[in-house]
Amino acid sequence: MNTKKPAAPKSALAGTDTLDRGNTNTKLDSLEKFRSDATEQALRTNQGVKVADNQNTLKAGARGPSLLEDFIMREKITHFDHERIPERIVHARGTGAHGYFQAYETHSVLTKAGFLQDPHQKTPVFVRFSTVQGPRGSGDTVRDVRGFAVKFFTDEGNFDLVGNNMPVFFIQDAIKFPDFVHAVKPEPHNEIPTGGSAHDTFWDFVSLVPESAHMVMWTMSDRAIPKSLRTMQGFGVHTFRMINAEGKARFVKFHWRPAAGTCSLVWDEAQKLAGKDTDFHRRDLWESIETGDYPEWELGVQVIEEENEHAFDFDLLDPTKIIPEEVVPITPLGKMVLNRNPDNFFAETEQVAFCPGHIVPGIDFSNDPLLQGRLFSYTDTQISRLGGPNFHEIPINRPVSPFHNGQRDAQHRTTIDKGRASYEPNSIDSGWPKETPPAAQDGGFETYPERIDAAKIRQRSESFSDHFSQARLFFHSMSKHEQEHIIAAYSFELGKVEREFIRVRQVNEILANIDLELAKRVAQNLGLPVPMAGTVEVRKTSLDHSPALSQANLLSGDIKTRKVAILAANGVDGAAIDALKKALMAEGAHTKLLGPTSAPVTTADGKALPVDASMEGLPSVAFDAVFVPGGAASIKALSADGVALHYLLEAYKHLKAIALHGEAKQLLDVLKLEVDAGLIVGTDTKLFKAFFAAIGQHRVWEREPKAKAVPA
Ligand code: HDD
Repeated sequence: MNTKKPAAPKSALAGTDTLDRGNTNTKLDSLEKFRSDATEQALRTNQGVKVADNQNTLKAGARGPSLLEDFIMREKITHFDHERIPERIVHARGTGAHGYFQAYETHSVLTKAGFLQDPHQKTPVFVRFSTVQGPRGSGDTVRDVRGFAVKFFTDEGNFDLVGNNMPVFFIQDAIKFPDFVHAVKPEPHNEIPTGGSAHDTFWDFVSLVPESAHMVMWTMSDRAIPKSLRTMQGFGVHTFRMINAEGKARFVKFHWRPAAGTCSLVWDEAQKLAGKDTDFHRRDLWESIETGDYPEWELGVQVIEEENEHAFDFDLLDPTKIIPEEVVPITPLGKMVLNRNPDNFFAETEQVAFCPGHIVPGIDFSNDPLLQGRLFSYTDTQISRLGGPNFHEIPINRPVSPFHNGQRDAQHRTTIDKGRASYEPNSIDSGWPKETPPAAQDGGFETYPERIDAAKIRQRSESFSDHFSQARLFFHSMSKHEQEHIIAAYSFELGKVEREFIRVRQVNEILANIDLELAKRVAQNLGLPVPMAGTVEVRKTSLDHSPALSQANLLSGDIKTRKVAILAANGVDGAAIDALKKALMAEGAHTKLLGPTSAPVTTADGKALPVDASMEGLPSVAFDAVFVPGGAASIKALSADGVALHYLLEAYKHLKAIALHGEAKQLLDVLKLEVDAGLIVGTDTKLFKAFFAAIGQHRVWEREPKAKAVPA
């Protein structure tokens, strides 16, 4: 997190977070009337008739045929038959939460947007995180981009920041989006693979479209397998504009930075989780909010004065480029806290409808051709997904500001407009509703009057033609272990590509132009001839290294919300468990006690300890670290328990911190492991310090080469 953020006014940020369950703005009450609570209510039909028997269809006699007359059964089955709507064409798998946004201070110099003026105001938000490729039921931990869509319910209308957890995109022009999506989606003949890009059509497309090189590098990096939704950065991707009350416009890029730091799973762990807990990310988000560990992000912008539009070695309008943070630092604007889970997945998370075109006065678009196309697509897609043009009336989509206009009628209209005139101008309804001139505050929306003087052409600007410099910048900015992961990911994915000419093209025409060493390593893993140097001339860039891109530099510095498994069998040292729990709780971390079965374990001094789950029930992939307390009998039992031994080997292999207390040290010999910076042994609570420090490092990266030899 940026430590230089302005001190927040005490009255705004102190206080109520842990008690406040989300209704941070009384305006949200206007949505609350749509929530339905059936407590102490009679079961009724949709027409309000009380139901006497919900168990039996109306029949001609107890053993006779069912009667068509049974309006209760028919209403119920008819509704059921239509209980699915088309899933999103992309980003179908997702999960959502409510919360609020609060500015740190007034940002009137930058923008007149109301929600960025008052540090005392909390603006309600609804956020939906998603994967892109897989269908609604696909796994959470697949290698993919994550959607990061935020709906701000501002007093001036809804503002949707529909971004991703990566700051660039695969293509530069929206007209290529259907081609890209058709290529990445499961293959048309057998609908394989579900939730992954490791297949021919994806690599065929990206190897033919060099503008994808930078984004593909991000998706082959650890960013594509986030540890949790709470530990992802978010990006608006495109360049937008902010406009202040004087009409002064500046270009901005939006960034979300998680308070919990940015970190990822390791690949083997991500794959196993996809089977062991398909809902890993949505469960983590849900549980964090339920336990009061409210996920938090800082919203910031990179600000570029209009006169500097052409000051960069890339085009600001090109969505395949970042502005390195070292070149333009992020100005923090405020924080977002997610503090309430939805009551109903379908009504809220499934029906929420985002659109990059939902903006408010003080924010405007740039001419990024990808953004421009998105402005059309989202509303269009909601019409078929949500059944008509009135999707804005669904409670989760309704603005908290009033809306009045001549757009009445159409399917599922719920507002009952009283006026006689659904046109403007009118004199019948005294001219209402009327336009509001674009005054400084609270005025009508006015598009920034950018001057355009151009020919109508289908052409890509020459300034969009450098496809490799920033892919190279990304690769060179990674730590050693992150680079190794990228090489492994390209090798894994291309290894699944059946057509050799696609593998060769990706290596020779894309990777060799990014970094020859990268290309050679991947070629070697694929058994391809050693690639020659790339043919595209290397461009000079102002920066060859951006530390802000490496997750090695983005940890939170604490162990809050980290999850530690405690492995125990009968005869365990109960005092060691108590001491660890107390110490971890003080750090804001969590523990689960796991036994050989779900039955309680008995401590060395004879107490029965209930366990949270069996070791099989909560596998090591669900935790950040493992603690094995001493106790001679417990360690003897665990040493002969294949599940327990596998648990530790797997945690070791996934580079997690492991602490072996007292007699547990014997497990080193059983498992043939050696102590390292994250495999710690000790007889008293002093070992906690080193253990917690290792958890704070997220993973024990220096163990990685050694861990490769360990079976798990
Ligand atoms: Fe998109 C959904 C993000 C390019 C067309 N997109 C969708 C969602 C996210 C993004 C987060 C899910 C929203 C939700 O949770 O409901 N999309 C992006 C980003 C892009 C991008 C960051 C590039 C910078 N998208 C993009 C293009 C097009 C679309 C170029 C079409 C021209 N996207 C859609 C869509 C979706 C969508 C088809 C599917 C479901 C939906 O909109 O509501 O309209």
